[in-house]
Amino acid sequence: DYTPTPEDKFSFGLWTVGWQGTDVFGPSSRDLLDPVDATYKLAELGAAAVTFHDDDLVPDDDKRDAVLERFEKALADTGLAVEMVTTNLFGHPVFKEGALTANNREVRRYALSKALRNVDLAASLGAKTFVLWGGREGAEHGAAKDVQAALDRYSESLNLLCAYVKEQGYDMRFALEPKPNEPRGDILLPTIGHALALIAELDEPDMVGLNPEVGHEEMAGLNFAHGISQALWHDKLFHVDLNGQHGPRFDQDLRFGAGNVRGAFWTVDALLGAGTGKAYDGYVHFDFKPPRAEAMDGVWESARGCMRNYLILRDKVRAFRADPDVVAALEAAEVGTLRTPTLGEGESLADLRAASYDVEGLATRSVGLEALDQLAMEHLLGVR
Ligand code: 3MF
Ligand code: MG
Ligand code: MG
Ligand code: MG
Repeated sequence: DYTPTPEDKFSFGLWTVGWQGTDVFGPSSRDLLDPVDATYKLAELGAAAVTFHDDDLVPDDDKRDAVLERFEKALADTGLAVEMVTTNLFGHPVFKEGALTANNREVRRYALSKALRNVDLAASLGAKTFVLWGGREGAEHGAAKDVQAALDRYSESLNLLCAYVKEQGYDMRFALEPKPNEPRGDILLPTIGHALALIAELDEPDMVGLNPEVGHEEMAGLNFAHGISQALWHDKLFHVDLNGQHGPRFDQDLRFGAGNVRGAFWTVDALLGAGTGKAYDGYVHFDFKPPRAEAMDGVWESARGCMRNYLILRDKVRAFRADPDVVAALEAAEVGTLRTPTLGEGESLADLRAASYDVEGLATRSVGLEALDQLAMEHLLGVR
């Protein structure tokens, strides 16, 4: 009946259900939600874990110890884990021109110290993933940012963070979250591909991976399922932010499954390994915003909807992959043949070049892809 259990490993950012609806055109439409109350409620709904930014849980540093004590009691009462922690390097006006890549050096030093402090907090709560979303790392126009220097400074900070984690002996990895724009006009590391390329240049590339978000890639017009499949291929899908988006427009953060529902189907398929590939085995994490129009009942309904939609889509994806008609259609479309190396065992390039190819026949062959996709559509539409 699509009721989530802790085995489903669903996880929510405290900032998601806690979003008060403040936007560019108006103030908050909902009261402040106590993160401890949110934790109990998410557990009741079937989540297995929560995640947070330092500022979500401890906005006021003077109350840090008391807040953490209450929060840890809620974790103990509910059995919820803290699987990921992140630090807010975008909200406070001190980060208005960037954080780890601000032009101002004092700001960069402060940002790094804030990240380090929360790496300690993450370790103390048992979180194994530390996400970094660089929302203010970017610019609105050309001369404002020396992009190459900014990438030097980004890498410098990531290298220092990795060295610190190693030195402390923490069991923790970093996950970069790409986003093309919003709040900055152009954000550095705008897509999965950009972030993967930077990671390869770091001192400890194995300690740094990705936390891709559905809406962020779709804002750039990209295919999220393809993006996470490539991240899996590189062993870099450390974490994920699932939500919904209607094409390239502002960051909508709809509940998972809303917006591009076909994209959501293929996203779940990709997370499950797309039939034969590497699968994602981390927490299924939601980063969405309950629409501003909703009161608290709608907030919980949208959180419940994220998990239900994932479970429904998981069922549909499994049924699709198990359907004998799909197996036959995949075969007809030669999808599995792509796993066979192009050059045969013991064959030389000279053999490959000397072979004769029926170019006309190949050009006019049937590929069967529409038939295959129609089967997927019918599974998704619930008629198979
Ligand atoms: C912004 C985001 C962020 C990140 C978070 C790190 C506020 O579009 O997606 O959420 O996900 O900072 O996890
Ligand atoms: Mg988003
Ligand atoms: Mg986002
Ligand atoms: Mg996110």
